[in-house]
Amino acid sequence: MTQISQTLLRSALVAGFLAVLPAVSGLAVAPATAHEFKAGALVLKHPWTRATAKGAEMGGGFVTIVNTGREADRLTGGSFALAGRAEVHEMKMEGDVMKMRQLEGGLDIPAGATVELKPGSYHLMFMKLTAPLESGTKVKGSLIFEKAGEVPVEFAVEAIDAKAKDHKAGDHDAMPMNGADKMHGG
Ligand SMILES: [Cu+2]
Repeated sequence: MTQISQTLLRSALVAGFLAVLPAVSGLAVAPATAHEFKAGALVLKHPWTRATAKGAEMGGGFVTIVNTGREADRLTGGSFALAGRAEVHEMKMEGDVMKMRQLEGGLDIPAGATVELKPGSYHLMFMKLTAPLESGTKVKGSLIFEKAGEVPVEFAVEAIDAKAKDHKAGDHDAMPMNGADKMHGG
C-alpha cells in the first residue's frame, strides 16, 4: 500500500514537473537564432548586436526584416536601452573605400521583401553607448517603422567578432569599428 502510494506520488511529481517544463523553457534562454518579433505583417528575425570593448561609443544593430504584407513599410529608426540614440545606416564600398552614411529618409521595406541588416551593409547604429555590451546578454530596444510604429525587441549580444550567419567572402566585417568612429566624427 505504502509502496503503491509512493509510486503514485512519484509519478504525480514527475508529471507535475514535466507540465511545468514548457512554461519554464518559454522564459529561459532560447537558442539565439530562434528569437523573433512580429508587428502586423512584419517579422523581425533575430535582432542582434556585437559585444563592444570597454570605452566603445558605438555599436551596430542587425536584424532580418520580412514584410509578409502587400504594403511597403519603412524602417526610420530604433532605440537601444544602452545607447543615447539609434540611427539607420548604410555601409557600402565606394571604389576601395568602405563608407558609412545615415539613411535620413529611412530604409524601404518593400511588400513581400526580406531586408537584412547585417555587418558591412544596412544596420542600426547605436550612438553614445552608456555601457560595454557583453556577449551572451540581451538588451532591450525597438525598431521604428513608418506604418507599423515602434516595435519592442530584444537584441542578443553576440561575440565581438560575430558575423552574419550567411555572410559570404566579401569581407566588409573586417573594418574595425574605431575606423567607423572616425568616419562619423562624433
Ligand atoms: Cu553606422
